[in-house]
Amino acid sequence: MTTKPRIIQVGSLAGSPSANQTLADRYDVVELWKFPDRKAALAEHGKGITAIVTSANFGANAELINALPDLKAICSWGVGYETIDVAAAQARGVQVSNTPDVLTDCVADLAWGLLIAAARRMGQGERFVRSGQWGQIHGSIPLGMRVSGKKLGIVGLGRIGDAIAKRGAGFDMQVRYHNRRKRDDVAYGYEASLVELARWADFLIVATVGGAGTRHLVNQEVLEALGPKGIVVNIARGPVIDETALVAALEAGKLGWAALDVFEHEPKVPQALLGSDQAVLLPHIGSATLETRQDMEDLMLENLRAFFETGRVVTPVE
Ligand code: 8YV
Repeated sequence: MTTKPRIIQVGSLAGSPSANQTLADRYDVVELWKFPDRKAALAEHGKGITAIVTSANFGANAELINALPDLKAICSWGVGYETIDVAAAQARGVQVSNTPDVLTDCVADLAWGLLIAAARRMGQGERFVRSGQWGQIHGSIPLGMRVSGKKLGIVGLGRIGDAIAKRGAGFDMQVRYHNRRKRDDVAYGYEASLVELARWADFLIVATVGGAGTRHLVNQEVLEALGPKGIVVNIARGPVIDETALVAALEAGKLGWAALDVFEHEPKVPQALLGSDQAVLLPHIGSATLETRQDMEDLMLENLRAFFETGRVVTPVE
């Protein structure tokens, strides 16, 4: 009888087609989220564990990493890894992998869906029809805003930002971006100042990484520079936008609309946004298609398999 390798799974990957089941079939899984006392569970089951499976939702902090003396790999389901303490992992020689590329198109598609939904009042229109108001009263919802031909600013021109920018060509848009550094391999205009990018743009799509380095990057000044007709879209991480400043700018008429897939304190959404027709709100579904979630699952499992068979994960984080 061959014994299955033991792993720790930090949280349930219920948003993946079959990850929980496949992990349980292939590995001897310590399901950490089921233990009421995490510290005690790690003390009891941690020895001999060489791999952790997690996601950005659950992360892997230094306390977890350092509670596992034999840890060698952390395999995350998803591209973002700001909740994994990569420095603590690397200090211990622990490899960290994520699932890049496979979700790029779906997240970029959703960014455009959000932008069009806000500009064309799609949520408001849907609520109007569903509530039976159409045909029962005169008038309609307020006029929307043309999308094609406008100026698009992208915050963070990485893989996903790039895919969003490419789609801009199909809408005859001028595209500029803000990054820490100008990229030499693209023709889009670069704005070293995010405030200047927002001032220039009709629409601002946030596609940067999360974490301490980008927290509240999109602040009051940026939102007000985007202005009363501007639309901000966020498919990145909630904390990149100062949510309090966002609500204040919307309420004061200093920002036009917000179309958000991510929030500062998920799954909590500010009451002011819930009641606002100037907001389009989605429950963090950028990657949530069957095809993409399957691809993420396969890549996470491939990293784990490769680690156990070769000692190396296949898509390590940079
Ligand atoms: C997932 C994501 O929903 O990949 C990411 O970084 O935000 C999404 O694809 C997330 O990883 C779940 O925690």
